[in-house]
Amino acid sequence: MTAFKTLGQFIIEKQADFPYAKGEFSRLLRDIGIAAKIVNREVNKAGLADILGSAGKVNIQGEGQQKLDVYADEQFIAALRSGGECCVVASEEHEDPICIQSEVSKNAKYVVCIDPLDGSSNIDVNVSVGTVFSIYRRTSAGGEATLADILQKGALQVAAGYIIYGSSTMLVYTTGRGVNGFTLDPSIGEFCLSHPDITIPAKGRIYSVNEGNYRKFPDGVKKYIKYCEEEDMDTGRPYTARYIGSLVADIHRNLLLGGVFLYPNSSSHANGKLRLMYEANPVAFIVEQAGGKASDGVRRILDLEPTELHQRTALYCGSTDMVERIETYLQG
Ligand code: AHM
Ligand code: MG
Repeated sequence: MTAFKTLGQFIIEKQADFPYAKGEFSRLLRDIGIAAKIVNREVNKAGLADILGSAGKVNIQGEGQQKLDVYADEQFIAALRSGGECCVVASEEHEDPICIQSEVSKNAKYVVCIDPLDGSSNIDVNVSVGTVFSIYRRTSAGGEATLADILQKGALQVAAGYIIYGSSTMLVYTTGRGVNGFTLDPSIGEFCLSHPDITIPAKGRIYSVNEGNYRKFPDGVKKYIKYCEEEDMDTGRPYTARYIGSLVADIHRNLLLGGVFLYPNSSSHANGKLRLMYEANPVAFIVEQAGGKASDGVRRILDLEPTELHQRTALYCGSTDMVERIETYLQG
């Protein structure tokens, strides 16, 4: 029999690194893993089931919401609710935080911020989508959690991860001690360790940006795109342009191959498009833990002080040398 390690085994092994851990955090991760499998089952059936298409609702950012977004949101919240380790959830799909009121959960230690199904406009055309999540320790001592428990800067994350529902389904996460990736083996229904200690190459050759917005970008970004397109033998340019339009998929590819992802602020999106709390922060934590860098062009993403649950930020992240060059261009 081939030796393999499941996510559950890996989590238990890692818990042994913390002799005083009571297993609450491990259970929380396990709950997220279970919900991911349920969502994966539905995403895989999306082309067949009647679940495709708009649910006729509009989420709080004014964007069309599809049925699978709603389904994924319900599954993750249900798993966190029944697991009992999370006192409050902030989700892209809800304007306000969802406090988990049960006697057990309301005193639970952890806060979860989640985009349950990111890039959902891609589902109709069978392109990869993802879940992105971030875990914090609550700041209040107990009782019903508040917004203040959630609005912590990214540097205080206890863990972050994403699930990519792609040609295979993978769960990638960090607890601040490197990044590990697990691939779902559908035949046994388990996430198995397939990508231990992921590190992003320091020098990349892929740039990922929606160039359709080129005219609206800051001059520094325009200059960087021109740099990527120029011919230069020494640096291997022109670089390769790859953009899926599904954050998790774009980040995952660049993490493995080396590259940079850009979602700049622009004349139509003054603060960029992506959300700090459940898109930029978790991705930034993972990319940094893999040895890369994540910035809003001036500041480290993980140092941004959040003021609102759904606030947006520009995001430049990936291979260190590429992010640093963008920062230099943006800062003139
Ligand atoms: P969503 O949260 O509404 O799904 O939007 C987020 C998605 C990201 O996955 C992706 O990086 C970005 O929007 C793409 O935006 P654009 O289509 O403007 O390039
Ligand atoms: Mg999203």
